[in-house]
Amino acid sequence: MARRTTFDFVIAANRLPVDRVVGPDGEVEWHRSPGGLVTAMDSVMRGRDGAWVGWAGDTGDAPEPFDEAGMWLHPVPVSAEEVEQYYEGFSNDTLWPIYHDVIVPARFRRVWWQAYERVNRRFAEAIAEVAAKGAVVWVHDYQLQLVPAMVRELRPDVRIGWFDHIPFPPVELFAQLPWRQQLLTGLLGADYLGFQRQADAQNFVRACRQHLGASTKGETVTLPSDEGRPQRTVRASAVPISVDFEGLDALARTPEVQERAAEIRASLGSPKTLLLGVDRLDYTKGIRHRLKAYEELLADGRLSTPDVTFVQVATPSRERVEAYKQLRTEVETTVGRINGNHGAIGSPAVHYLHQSYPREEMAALFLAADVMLVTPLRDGMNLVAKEYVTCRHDNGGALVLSEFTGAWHELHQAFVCNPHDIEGLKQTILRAIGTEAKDKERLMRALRRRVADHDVRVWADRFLANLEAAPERPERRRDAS
Ligand code: GDG
Repeated sequence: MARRTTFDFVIAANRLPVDRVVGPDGEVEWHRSPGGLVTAMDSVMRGRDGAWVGWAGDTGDAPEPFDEAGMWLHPVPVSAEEVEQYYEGFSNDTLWPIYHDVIVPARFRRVWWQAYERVNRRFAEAIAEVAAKGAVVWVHDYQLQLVPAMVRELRPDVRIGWFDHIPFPPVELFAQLPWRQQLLTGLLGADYLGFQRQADAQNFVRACRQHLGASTKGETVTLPSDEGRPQRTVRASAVPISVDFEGLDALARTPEVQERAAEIRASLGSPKTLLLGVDRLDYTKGIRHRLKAYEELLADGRLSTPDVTFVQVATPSRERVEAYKQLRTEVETTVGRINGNHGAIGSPAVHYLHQSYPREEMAALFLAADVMLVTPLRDGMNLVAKEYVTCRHDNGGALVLSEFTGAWHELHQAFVCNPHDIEGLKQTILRAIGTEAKDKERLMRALRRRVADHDVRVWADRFLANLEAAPERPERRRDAS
């Protein structure tokens, strides 16, 4: 039977949930990407008639739409120039810094904005093509902020939700964007907007009041009637994302992962304390601050090798963007200095791994680590913190967590830190190491309970329930009658 070409449930994200793999004989295969979003959407897609619209990751012509893992995948073409301008440029060199407290300066280029508009329109057209009448459309993240209004224009019959995976900036920072009104108007095309924290939703509401003159009340923004369009209200609220607790917990309990965790500790020389960091190599993650605190603790003699060692996995990321190149140089110079000054033959102070690993290896690392260092300067949520907790079925380990992550708003039993305060960060690391095992177990048990009760399925269900509860749009009613 031929596959239907329209769907009742449509997801749109910058990337499709698969990676293209070319086999030894040149045949193309698609492998599911390991990310949390894919797992979350799996459970949402189950029993639904679902399609996913996104970029396949290669430039030039997009592959024909295809069926994979129970979903209809609809690739959107993005040219090499658009990757530079829409993705690396506007998304990651303009929006990303503004939305993360301008840790590095944002760069504004009008051609980048034009590419962003163009690619967003292409996504909206693809969605309009695959969405069935009255479909639910769930748009993801900062790369696609114009899509809600563009889809609404093309398809007033569908219900549109958007989820912001990263922070939404305070209005004073958002105001720097020359295209601030267009971005807000783009988002307000949605029926419901979900954010990681209440503060993010409030920042958005405030921006609408200040830059669009919209009237706002609590979580809602009301737009006046305009050019024949009736007045309407859009809700913006917090629905914090989470992890697949059940799946990851089960993985961490497998004998293979447990053996591998023991093997990792042994191959590191069985240190008394193993510190771990796992991040995309991104300036938002506070890797430099973490290294500085560790270096000072070694220099002060409060920590020493081989009793203590630190494994930092820094997954390659956005390597063509200048700020990321600079960060890599700084991190690698610092690691070299720390090892030069504090390492010994067979026992380096830092094991720095600029690589990415399979899920099983990540779970084993989490299980092996005594202290997990999550020290971002700003992070929408930080799933690594929740993954660490999920893997600790032994109630072992300790989580050091920055107050500038979304995760901190849920994980109050972590050892909280302000990564800008190096002295405070050092004290927190020492406290996490030194706290008695039974006290750490109590904290870990509470952290695990929180993540188990608020897993990724709860997140998706809450988002969709809020979208479902959005007021019926007058034009949709008209259309349906
Ligand atoms: C954005 C927001 C928000 C990393 N290295 C490897 C690997 N990872 C996985 C982690 C985790 C994911 O990548 C990273 O998620 P984070 O949440 O930590 O950070 P971002 O990439 O910045 O994600 C963030 C998130 O969106 C979701 O809304 O929490 O705030 O910035 O799952 O485990 N996975 C594997 N190998 C690696 O080497 N398999």
